[in-house]
Amino acid sequence: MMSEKTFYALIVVIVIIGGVSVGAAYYKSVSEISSSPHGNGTEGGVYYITLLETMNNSMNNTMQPRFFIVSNGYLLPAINISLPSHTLIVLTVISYDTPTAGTPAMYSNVTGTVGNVITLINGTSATGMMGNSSSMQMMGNWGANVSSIPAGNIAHTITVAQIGLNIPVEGGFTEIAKFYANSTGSYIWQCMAPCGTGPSGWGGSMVTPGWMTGTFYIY
Ligand SMILES: [Cu+2]
Repeated sequence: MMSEKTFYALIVVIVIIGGVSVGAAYYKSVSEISSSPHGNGTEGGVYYITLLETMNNSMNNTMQPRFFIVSNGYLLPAINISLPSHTLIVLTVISYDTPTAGTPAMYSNVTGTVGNVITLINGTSATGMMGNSSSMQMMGNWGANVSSIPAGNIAHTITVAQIGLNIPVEGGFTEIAKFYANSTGSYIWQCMAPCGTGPSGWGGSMVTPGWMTGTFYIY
């Protein structure tokens, strides 16, 4: 016959094992969401990822801009952007926003991408059928490779100073940036357009991970 003491000890052990298992399962699901977004990934040796940016997201009774990772039908906070090293990364950035005043001119130039250009697609007049021709004029009218965005048109930037990457984001446009990230590790990404709160515009979203800053985790 099991003593009362042994019985309770057994119950405690079972509860602890159960708790750890539930905890591990929870940790796994959370870490999968934050570090390995579904819906993005490598196809044919190319890694595809899409970010979306919207202007009016509620933070402490203020409305502020925010970047999300588009993932399997969800918008996940862009806290931790995981990217493979030594792989061509095709980053699509969709911005529903307007220019941010006071963006320093030095962030106009595209750097760190293949050819130091991005493909810029006008969100309001984009069409594959323009002009008097019935043929598709994709690259002529639909999107163009540009090496800079005028500072006055920049809504935000995706800047990773440590790897020399600067992608100025034009409000209301879609952009496609291709680049390689060959040094593994964690690097801060930061918007350099002062789009946050406070007199300098450097509060709120600008200093909050998953809004206008976060981490590039290169593995
Ligand atoms: Cu910004």
